[in-house]
Amino acid sequence: MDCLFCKIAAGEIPSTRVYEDDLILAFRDIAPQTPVHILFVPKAHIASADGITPENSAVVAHIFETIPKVAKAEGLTSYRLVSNVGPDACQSVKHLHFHLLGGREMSDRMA
Ligand code: DGP
Repeated sequence: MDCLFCKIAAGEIPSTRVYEDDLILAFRDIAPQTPVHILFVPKAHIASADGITPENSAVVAHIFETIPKVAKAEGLTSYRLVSNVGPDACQSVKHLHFHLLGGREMSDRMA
């Protein structure tokens, strides 16, 4: 499958990894929008949050159990989590990912 984040997860495209296990990978965004900007992805392809089902949702729970540990390791006590779904939300990579954004005060506007 011609999927950028599948290739990053497989190690075919380099990334700066901050966490990895059998199921998930977290790596630094190539164009950070905050001092800390990390992407969390399942290694198995899911196109977006719209593709989460009872059969694959355990990996999403695992991501959300891991995010606070990574945030803490990055020195964050306050942060924002974002997942864009589809064109109106500007999803540019069609592999489920959660943005962890932090390290500075953010706007109270989300859109
Ligand atoms: P989104 O717009 O929600 O689909 O976010 C995709 C993010 O992926 C965007 O913030 C930039 C990041 N990104 C795109 N290509 C690469 C890449 O090759 N490496 C890394 N580390 N991040 C990438």
